[in-house]
Amino acid sequence: AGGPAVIAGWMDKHREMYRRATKHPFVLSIRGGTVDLSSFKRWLEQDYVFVRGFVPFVASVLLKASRESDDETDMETILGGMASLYEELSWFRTEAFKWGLPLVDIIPRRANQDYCGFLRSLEEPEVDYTTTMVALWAIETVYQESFSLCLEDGSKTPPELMETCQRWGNAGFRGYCDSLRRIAERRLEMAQAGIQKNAEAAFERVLELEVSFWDMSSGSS
Ligand code: HMH
Repeated sequence: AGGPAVIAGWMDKHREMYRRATKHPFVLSIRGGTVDLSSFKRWLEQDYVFVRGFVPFVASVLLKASRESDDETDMETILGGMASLYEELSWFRTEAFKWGLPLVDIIPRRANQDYCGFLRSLEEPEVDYTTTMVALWAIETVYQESFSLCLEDGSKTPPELMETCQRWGNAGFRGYCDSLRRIAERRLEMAQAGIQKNAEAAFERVLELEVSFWDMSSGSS
């Protein structure tokens, strides 16, 4: 089932939602230099909690890759991503300290709870590797696209936010996202229609959850 370029087809079909996730007013306010710093701090605290929930999800994808993948190099790609997350957690603590935020007892807001709940649902053994790989690719790619916008020529990103934007906007992270996309695409092209449908639903859900996460950070929810 499924012709080539499954993901390209989805990107076209869901381009409006994709645009809302990757060109959110919060991100555009960073890029334009008008970002409200209390929103940025809220985003930083909430994203730290998100990443702590994201690590077990990535571990579950690694576990599925080790059991279900047809290509043994998938494991190294995912493991590399996990290694970066180890470093990322300490980056969050250092960054938060700079902003005077203790990062203890942070209460996850509604959109964050929903997102972490969705990740936990994907950790179930019944959810197939292909669907989780698509979700992993989409989650990482929304951040990569969003923050790379803030690094483009002509952007007015405040200097104190540059490190954050570089974390997800850099070429190495872009390469990681490209690798995830190649794995997801390969799996989708060999998948049955039912699995493709599940994976597409996961892609759409990630986009919705990302929009809500940005909305939450901006303070509009
Ligand atoms: C909400 N989505 C959210 N936070 C992150 N750190 C990532 C994606 C990583 O790409």
